[in-house]
Amino acid sequence: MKQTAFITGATSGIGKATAEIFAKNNIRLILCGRRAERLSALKETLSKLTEVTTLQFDISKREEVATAINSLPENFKQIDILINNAGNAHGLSSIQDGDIDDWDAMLDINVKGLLYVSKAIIPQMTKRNNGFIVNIGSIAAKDVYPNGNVYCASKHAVDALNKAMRIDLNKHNIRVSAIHPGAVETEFSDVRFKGDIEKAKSVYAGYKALQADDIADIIYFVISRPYHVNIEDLVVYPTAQATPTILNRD
Ligand code: 8X3
Repeated sequence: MKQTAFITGATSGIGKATAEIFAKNNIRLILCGRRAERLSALKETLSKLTEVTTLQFDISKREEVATAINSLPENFKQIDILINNAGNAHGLSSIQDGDIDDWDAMLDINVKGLLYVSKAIIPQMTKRNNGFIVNIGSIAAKDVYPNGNVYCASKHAVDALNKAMRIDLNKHNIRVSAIHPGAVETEFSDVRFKGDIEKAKSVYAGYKALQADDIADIIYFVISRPYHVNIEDLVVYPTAQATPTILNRD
């Protein structure tokens, strides 16, 4: 039977690449993001391959999340796969120099946003005793690096919530997985460095970083295993990266 996936942060990077590989594999798509133009461009392209609907909302706004999910058309109401992908880093400063607005943004999106979306979707999964949740963490969920403080804390929370979901949803036959990427060449660093493109580029200079498609392939692999197989937790580095701070550059 055709499955329906709900992808947050679908307008760029890993979310967009995941939407593309899901569409190629005939998965119906609910694409979520804040940028309406990007959502409609993606819908136009991927509609050639599968049914697509879009939801434009900010996952950090509790009411917007509920309103958006309640507005889904009838044929998109059953969600089989939730990809909790939306997440950002804002700034890279020591704890003593950190900007509280950046901290709020990261905790609001990476932790509270993930919770708001999950809370809105999980009840239909528990009712059906069926569903799959994939949480996109980070190597920052497993490790802490200089100046990463609140971003690392937010991703450690994702790691904890991933484990918590698997425990609490176990009796409902729901699969829960986390994927923790290292350096992926996306808009991630543009956002972290607030549009300082040179600084963002330098993060990926001198080695082959992971690409969004590399992670999307893995997400598709994870969700396409037989139902009794749950890949619990995957940490994915580029070959050139050994830890968040040890990189073999040219
Ligand atoms: C993205 C990877 O190392 O910048 O989450 O935290 S890192």
